[in-house]
Amino acid sequence: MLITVERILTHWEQESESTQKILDALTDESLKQEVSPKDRTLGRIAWHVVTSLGEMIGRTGLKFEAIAEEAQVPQVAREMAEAYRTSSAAIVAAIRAQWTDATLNEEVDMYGEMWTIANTLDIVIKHQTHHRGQMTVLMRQAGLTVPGVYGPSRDDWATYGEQPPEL
Ligand code: NI
Repeated sequence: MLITVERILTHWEQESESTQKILDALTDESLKQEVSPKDRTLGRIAWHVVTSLGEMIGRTGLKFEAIAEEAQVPQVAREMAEAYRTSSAAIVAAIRAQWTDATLNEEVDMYGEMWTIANTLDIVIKHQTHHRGQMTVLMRQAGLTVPGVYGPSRDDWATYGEQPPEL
């Protein structure tokens, strides 16, 4: 299938909306939630998702205002959610201004391998999806309301006025 900037942006917008829903549901208290002392806390993963936009998409040469990878992890959930919202909007605007469909076939050095820009965007989206999955489990452990992503969460069933499927 022909990959175009419009298709990439549609995909990005769908996926970033899902990520935004997750980040918007975090509370300051929940940021400390961990699955084990050896693993990243919910806040640390959330901030990694935010900073990975600049770290990964920045490698394509796209110029946009991003949060530095080494930026300190905020203690306030809203700051993370707003940083993601701003970065994602900056990415969409920068792609519209700086890329054409031909740009998507250009290859860039990603961690020592040459990837097309289209593939890089796809990997960024998969990376985000991977961490969203981790976050929803930590959110459940922290007692938060979990938004549905590709399908309804347990909490969504209640808002439909229905029982969730049997365990
Ligand atoms: Ni990661």
